[in-house]
Amino acid sequence: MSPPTYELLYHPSIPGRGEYIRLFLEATSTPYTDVGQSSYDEVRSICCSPSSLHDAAGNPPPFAPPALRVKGEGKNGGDLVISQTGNVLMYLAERTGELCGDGGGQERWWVQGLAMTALDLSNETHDTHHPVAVMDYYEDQKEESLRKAKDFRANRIPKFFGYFERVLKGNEKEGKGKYLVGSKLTYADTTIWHVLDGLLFAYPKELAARKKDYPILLDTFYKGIKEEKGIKEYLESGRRFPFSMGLFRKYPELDRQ
Ligand SMILES: N[C@@H](CCC(=O)N[C@@H](CS)C(=O)NCC(=O)O)C(=O)O
Repeated sequence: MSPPTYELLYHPSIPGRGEYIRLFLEATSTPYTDVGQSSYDEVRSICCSPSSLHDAAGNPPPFAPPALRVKGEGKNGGDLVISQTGNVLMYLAERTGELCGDGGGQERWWVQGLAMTALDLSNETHDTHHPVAVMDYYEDQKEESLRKAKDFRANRIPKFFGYFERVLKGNEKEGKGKYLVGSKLTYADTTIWHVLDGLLFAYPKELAARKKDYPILLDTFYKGIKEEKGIKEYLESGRRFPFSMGLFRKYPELDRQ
């Protein structure tokens, strides 16, 4: 049986939430098409239209990108379309049997819980530059952003980083500080790694000041993931989109002063 054709449905030219899914596919050398790069109208009509309905295969319309389309895996031989980043990651792990620890055992639930916690931090980072209204400009909510970012830096970053540092420490015997669960890469690792990378872009001064407090997370772990098979090649390929105006944005006034 030939492997399924995976199509990522996401906005073009930004890492965004699509990157969590790209990292899974890249780390496992799974072939995929990034539909938004060549056919963004298609992504918009499926994932962004306020009037989209169930499709011919019975897939409900995604609320927002990212989504994953899998050729021929839907109802009655149609395509399957699934949405929500954490859900797509869990599907890929189940389908490929990769990046989910011991596969069918308990570890997959730990992996999913940790990945969802990393996605919570990703959402909270987004909210620092859009604390009031998602559709308004940052400039129109700057005062609230400054207040939100102050709390994010003082309380939320330490709480999340402290948590992931503890998990890495607790798994040190097997994971050697390189993996959150077990002794090999999972999508919990790739997901929190991308959040760290985004925070290093958006809050460089805050992260520099905190580096010594989280030596496993910000040193051993962060550096180690970059060397993983698939990830290393992807980072060196030039195909990864740089951070710009997506989830992780560089507004120096929100960073530590
Ligand atoms: N919880 C969802 C959030 C999806 C989401 O917010 N997508 C963004 C792009 S990264 C979007 O286009 N949102 C439009 C909206 O929320 O109206 C997920 O993780 O997939």
